[in-house]
Amino acid sequence: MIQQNLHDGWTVRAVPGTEPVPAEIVDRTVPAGVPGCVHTDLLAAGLIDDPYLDDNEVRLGWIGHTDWTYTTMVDWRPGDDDRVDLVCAGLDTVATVTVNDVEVGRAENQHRSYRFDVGSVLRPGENTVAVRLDSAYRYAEGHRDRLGDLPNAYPEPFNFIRKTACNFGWDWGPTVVTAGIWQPIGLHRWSTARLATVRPVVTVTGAGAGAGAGGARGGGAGADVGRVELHVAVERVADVPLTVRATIADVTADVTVPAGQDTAVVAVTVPDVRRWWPRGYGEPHRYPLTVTLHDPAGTVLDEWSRQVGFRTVTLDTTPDAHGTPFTLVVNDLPIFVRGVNWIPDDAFAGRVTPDRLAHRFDQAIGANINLLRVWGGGRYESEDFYDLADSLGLLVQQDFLFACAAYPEEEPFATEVAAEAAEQVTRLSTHPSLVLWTGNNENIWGWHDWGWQEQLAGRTWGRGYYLDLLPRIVAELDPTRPYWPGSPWSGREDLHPNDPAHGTMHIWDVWNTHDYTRYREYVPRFLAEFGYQAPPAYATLRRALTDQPLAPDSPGMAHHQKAADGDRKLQRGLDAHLPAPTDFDRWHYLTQLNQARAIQLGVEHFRSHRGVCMGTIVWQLNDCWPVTSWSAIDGDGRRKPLWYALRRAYADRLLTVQPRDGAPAVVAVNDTGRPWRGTSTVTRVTLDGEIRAKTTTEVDVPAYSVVTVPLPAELTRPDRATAELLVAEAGEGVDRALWFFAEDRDVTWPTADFDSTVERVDGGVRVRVTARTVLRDLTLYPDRLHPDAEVDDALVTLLPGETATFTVHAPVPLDGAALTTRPTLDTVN
Ligand code: BMA
Repeated sequence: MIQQNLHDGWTVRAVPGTEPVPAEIVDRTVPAGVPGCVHTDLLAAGLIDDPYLDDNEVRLGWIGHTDWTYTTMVDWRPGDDDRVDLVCAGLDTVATVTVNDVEVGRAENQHRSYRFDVGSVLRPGENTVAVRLDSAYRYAEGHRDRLGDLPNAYPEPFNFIRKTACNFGWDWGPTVVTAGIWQPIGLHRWSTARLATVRPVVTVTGAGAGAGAGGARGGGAGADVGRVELHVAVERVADVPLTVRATIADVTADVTVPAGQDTAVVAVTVPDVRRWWPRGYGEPHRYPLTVTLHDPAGTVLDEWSRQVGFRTVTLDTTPDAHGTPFTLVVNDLPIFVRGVNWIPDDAFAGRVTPDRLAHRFDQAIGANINLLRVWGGGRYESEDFYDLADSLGLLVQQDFLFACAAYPEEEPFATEVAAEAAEQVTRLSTHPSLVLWTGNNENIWGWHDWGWQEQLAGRTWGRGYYLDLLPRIVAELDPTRPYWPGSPWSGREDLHPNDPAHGTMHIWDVWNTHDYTRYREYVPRFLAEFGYQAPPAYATLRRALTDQPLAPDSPGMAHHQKAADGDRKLQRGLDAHLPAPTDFDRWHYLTQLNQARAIQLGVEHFRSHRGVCMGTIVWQLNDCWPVTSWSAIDGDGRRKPLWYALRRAYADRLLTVQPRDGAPAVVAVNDTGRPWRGTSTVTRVTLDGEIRAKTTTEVDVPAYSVVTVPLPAELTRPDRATAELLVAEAGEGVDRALWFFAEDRDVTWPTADFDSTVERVDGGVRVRVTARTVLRDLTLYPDRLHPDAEVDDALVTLLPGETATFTVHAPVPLDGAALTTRPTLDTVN
């Protein structure tokens, strides 16, 4: 068996006469990156402007309307192989594949792989391999015209083609309709037989909960027994008996695939396995699993290997006094999900390198996140993605790729969706990090509430996928993993899909129409989306936009704000809470601050109801280009203040002040396996730092639970609401919690006054700020001085006399004076 990548020597050309192609590109043959796409090829050749800068995007729409042909030459030496296949791991999207001008196959689904037998068309010596990619628009619009338009949140035909939906533009994404060979392509020579699919069903029985929680697993008693049941399908050209051999943890099992058959099941039992645990619950142990296929002489014909993990996962949805819970249970332990939604990290998939993913996952972990939801408008991510999640103990929820639209169930879509789902379920089922499949994003909600039913007039819209086809495929191919028909979904068709009392919910009235304090009116069982916008980092804006000066509504800023009425919603949020911005830098600081405040308030409120609510998935972790959006990490990978707020709000041990029965109370949330015992001190203090009242209580929070401590009246009733706050502390290792009795805009703040020192340290500087007055949400923006400079903390509130220390990493020495003045250093006051 020989695999030969064909990643060299490719060129791409616009197919003559398909669309108005700019004159300089019409007859041009351009070097092409494979895997890659035409946008990045044209960019690398200097033929287009960067679509991510200014409003270049609007002048590049023709690319998605054009047909393209990718071509390369392959030097071919015949051997004695029975078969030679051209294997395409992913084509984007409507492809006709030829070898020496002979058509060998077609494709129309970005989310599938293809294998074409090319043995009879290859010639000794040079061969031409070409992939023609028809305009995704033409294909999608053709089906739309044939079937009639269907409801859709955006005016683009993405629901009529199996291709990454957000490629057609989203409320945070550019419209860059790509074409390309987006996954590896190569020749596969083989004889006798090959492994067509290998699908391990991994189970574990034994001690379960508690055995590994907290990372402290005692040996001996209650050993866990792992079992891997391998479902193998072979493709064969010779009718001989074959042997499949599976090996894991020094245990080997064989099975014979008799002549004439092409499937077999072989099971391996592994005694005394160490379980795979999610972050915070134990180590994510994995075991290399190898499957080999042998001919009657014992020769290895094919080999497949993965790292699997032994863990159980169930969804607890047993109705209770509050409705229908939605609790993820891993190894018998209910998990509070501290999640974020994941969108494609770049509109051009080829740029999302393993290093970039590793960095992004580090950032996620740094913010105390334990789950990524791969959202349905994006893509099934790469093996690198799920492998990293496996190795880090990050949980993954995977949506099937349907978002914010009605999807036709007519052909060719029904067949494509079934094939795509079967392939992706088989591929991803090997990953222990994957704990949940979801049918779609917001489509069942859309059908209920967004006026779809009238427009559909009885036509299909995807219900058959979400409630019939996909659950059948998951049950058949991935029987150990839960499936939930939609995000949101309440568990039954007679319930509203976004009912807070049942299943999962999205909260979007906050942001769209209501103030963020409204989060406190909801106690959802599981919150799968909620978000609040802010602009990206200053350095990101300056790289992407030439606006002079930058203003909230300057042309580039306006172009890089895709949300309906986004700027007005940002302003509405500012007006409700913060003093009016006086210039762009203030606007930038205050909108970023408001985003962080909104989400922190939401997360802390929802976590304070741990038990009823068992998870929050913030919309959204990342961006795919420089844009004002709901993300915590911007399109250039820079952390917004929200990231620091998330790190606090998602901490294992959270101390927070929450309104209870009209008065503030202290809530301690313990998301660790150890009890949290300590002393908590709450003071009512003036902005000048004068203590007005103080109380000390012992807190004793059992593992994985929450305790509310009511406060005496002298703490909860300020003498002057606009000049006082509560400070709650619980000792080392727990961030203190603050409670202001008034909105910042109503407070008469003293003008910020402080002493500062700036000291060179290895790789950067240390900035110490000692407050002379209260400093509200002190934030340092070193990226304003150097684009690669990063700071370790943000949004720090100091009372007079207190000191904050910021460590700034920077590749060059930074100007100390600039570091300690506006706009690089800013506070509300
Ligand atoms: C939800 C998501 C996305 C969208 C976000 C912000 O609808 O599922 O489709 O980007 O809200 O509007």
